[in-house]
Amino acid sequence: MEELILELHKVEAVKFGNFTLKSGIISPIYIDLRLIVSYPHLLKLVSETIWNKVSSLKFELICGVPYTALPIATCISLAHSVPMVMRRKEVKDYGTKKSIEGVFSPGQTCLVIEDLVTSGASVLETVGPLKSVGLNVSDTVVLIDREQGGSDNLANNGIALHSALKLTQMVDVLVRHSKLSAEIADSVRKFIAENQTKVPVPSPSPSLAPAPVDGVRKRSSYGERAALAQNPTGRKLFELMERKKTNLSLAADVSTAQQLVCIADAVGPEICVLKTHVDILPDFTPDFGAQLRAIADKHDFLIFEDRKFADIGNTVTMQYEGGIFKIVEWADVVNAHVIPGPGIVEGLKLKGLPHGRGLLLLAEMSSAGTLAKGEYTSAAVKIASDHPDFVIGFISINPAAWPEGPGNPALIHMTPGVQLSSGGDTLGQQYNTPDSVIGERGSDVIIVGRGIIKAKDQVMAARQYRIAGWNAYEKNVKMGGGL
Ligand code: 5BU
Repeated sequence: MEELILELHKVEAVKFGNFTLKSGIISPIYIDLRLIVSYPHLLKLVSETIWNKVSSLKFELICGVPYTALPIATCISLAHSVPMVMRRKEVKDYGTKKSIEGVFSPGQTCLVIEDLVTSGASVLETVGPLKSVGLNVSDTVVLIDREQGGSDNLANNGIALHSALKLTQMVDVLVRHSKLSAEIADSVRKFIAENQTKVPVPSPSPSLAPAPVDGVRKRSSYGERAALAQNPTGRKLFELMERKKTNLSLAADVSTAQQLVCIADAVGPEICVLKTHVDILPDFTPDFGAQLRAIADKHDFLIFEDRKFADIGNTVTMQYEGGIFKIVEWADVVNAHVIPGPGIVEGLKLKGLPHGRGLLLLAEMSSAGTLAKGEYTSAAVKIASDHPDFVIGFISINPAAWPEGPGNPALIHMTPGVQLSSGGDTLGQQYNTPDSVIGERGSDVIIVGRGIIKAKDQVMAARQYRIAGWNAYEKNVKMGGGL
């Protein structure tokens, strides 16, 4: 072990000084294990050291956390004949491209391999998708534990951490070999003590609970989830999805209010939610809301005005109930960015809750290069959990890949960017298929716009999407192949 520590120091995989971390915190130590690919003997040594830590554990597959641990997992796979699976990290993993590549069957046990653990969040980002395809994950092994809370965070999420080296142990060895002064060693120990991390524990979720019989996770039905929803609109949505057997939302991006009313009436029987952009309608009149409401009641669907509020609490109260659109009077659901912080939810709640309305938070977006990811998405999840009476769910793209997974089953995930074949438009839209959105990505509702609007026969197209979305859901619920 001493040899390995000295070697890592020699190649500057471990450096001391003042380093600004991604979080903005200044660290006296920097560890970069990406460069070990340039030293085959070191890559081999690291891989064997990791393997020795877990060779007595029982697992059938290994998965390296992308990217640094991929070559390490490959070395272990080759040396010990353990099959590997790979998790896709790219944002553009749409369409038929699966989030987990390789051959596996639900119920198999997979060991997650990582180079370094700080909070454990990146390990959990890989654990989520592995679990969502039915694999069992209970252990992870890392070369270095920075001792900043990763072990506890992972344990709280049901994952046991095995580490070959602890950061303080490395520091001790380097001091003993005169590679490091006692003073710097002290500053590293102080840094570790003062920079402990905490990642959220997922709320208990029937959709993530192990199924009693075959060990494969089973997804709860929309009907079961209706009983958990605290907001009346959220509950109504789950109920009507179950009743009408549809998880299709139409993004009714047409040119006029008149066309919108027509298509809502024609496609109404196929959908659970009609999504509008009322500010694109040149012929909007004050009775538009009442007209649309009558059609929604006739066909038993909800109206979702995709307004994407993004201002401070006080301003959004006025935007929600005022102006010419008076959205709160006719839209069951609206959505909001979380960029302003929780005040936006408090403002909208003030006006929406007395009408029994619900709010979706934009946790992710479908467009290429979206900034709504990682910590931003986690912040949306946190804000939602603080307002269970008003927030009914999220606009999500791949909740199965979130550290906490799709999380609280009382909340719904609605996903735009859906067409029958994957691809995109020329302005950054990215499409996934209904099967991928519902089956692999852990979402609940497909939002389809041009896939239906531009079809020759819009009703037939809507039916096709409805069947595709519902089949993907049923396969998931019955076979437990999903979450
Ligand atoms: P499309 O024609 O299926 O690409 O339409 C998608 C609709 O969903 C459209 O109304 C967008 O404004 C909306 N949308 C989206 O595409 N991506 C997002 O992240 C969000 C909304 Br939020």
